Amino acid sequence: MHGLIYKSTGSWYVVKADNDRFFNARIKGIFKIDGITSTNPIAVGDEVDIEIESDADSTAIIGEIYARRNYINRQSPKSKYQHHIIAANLDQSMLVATLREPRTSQGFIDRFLVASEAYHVPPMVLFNKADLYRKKEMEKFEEWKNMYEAIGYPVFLVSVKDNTGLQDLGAKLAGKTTLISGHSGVGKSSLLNRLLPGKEIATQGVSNWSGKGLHTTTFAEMHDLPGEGRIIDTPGLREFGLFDISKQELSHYFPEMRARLNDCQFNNCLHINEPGCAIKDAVANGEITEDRFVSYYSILESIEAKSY
Ligand SMILES: Nc1nc2c(ncn2[C@@H]2O[C@H](COP(=O)(O)OP(=O)(O)OP(=O)(O)O)[C@@H](O)[C@H]2O)c(=O)[nH]1
Ligand SMILES: [Mg+2]
Ligand SMILES: [Zn+2]
Repeated sequence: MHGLIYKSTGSWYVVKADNDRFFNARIKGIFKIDGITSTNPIAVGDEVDIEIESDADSTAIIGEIYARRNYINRQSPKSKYQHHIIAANLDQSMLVATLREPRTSQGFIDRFLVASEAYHVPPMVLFNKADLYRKKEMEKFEEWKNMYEAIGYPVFLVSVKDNTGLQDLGAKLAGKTTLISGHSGVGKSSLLNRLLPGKEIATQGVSNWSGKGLHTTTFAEMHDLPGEGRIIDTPGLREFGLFDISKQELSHYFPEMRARLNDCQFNNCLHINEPGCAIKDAVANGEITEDRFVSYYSILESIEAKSY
């Protein structure tokens, strides 16, 4: 029977079969997929064929995995030669960021956006915990909102705690499969509890917030939205290590750079100090923000470091 992976712990999986029943499933024998470097051969969102093992116990064996439409990948925190598929077959991704408790850096946001671009998953950025923002944080938010919207990324400001700003979001999520990502403690699971009436996903206790980013969610899990659509909660990330992106292709994943690449004098321009560089010109005249260029340069350097 055909099914969809809703949860993966690495050793067993929750599959929703086409008959709408959930099964606890395992992989039998050696499963070859996607080369050998992935730390997780099957990810949330994967389409699979299952063989029912026990109807009474709702257990099954995964027999086959279908080709992925897309996926989001990150470098394994344990080894830069390994990657970890966060989720597969996505319509869009949403980075949950916060300007306080904890503070998300622009570098982290931009790495997530680059990964989404590289894997052809349209991203958006949602700033949560608006209730904690003072003047300083609101100014930063406005600055980032203007910057990201000008590039074409939707930006939201919400307070899950106060239930504000969430109306617009519903329309954006309806009928789509959306990956939710971000640092630990930004409120990903809290947001899902707001969007999923009747669900009680575990979240960090309010009084326990230590600023240390203790992970509450430990495995990626997909949930059905009321109406059409699905949403994937994931464990918080400390950093977003990009995998498999070359120096040469990096600027293609910055939409504001992509639009200008043909205007560089050299077609292998890395936009550092080459003559006739349209990207440097656009930074100089303010069409590309310095902060985005700094992110570009910092990612470029991290790719360089990897190839030693
Ligand atoms: N002040 C404030 N606190 C919030 C808001 N949303 C969530 N929180 C709190 O932030 C803490 C972390 O929330 P979680 O939903 O567990 O965060 P998470 O992103 O799922 O964290 P991980 O599962 O560890 O990745 C909890 O104590 C929430 O109550 C908000 O809008 N405002
Ligand atoms: Mg969580
Ligand atoms: Zn250039």
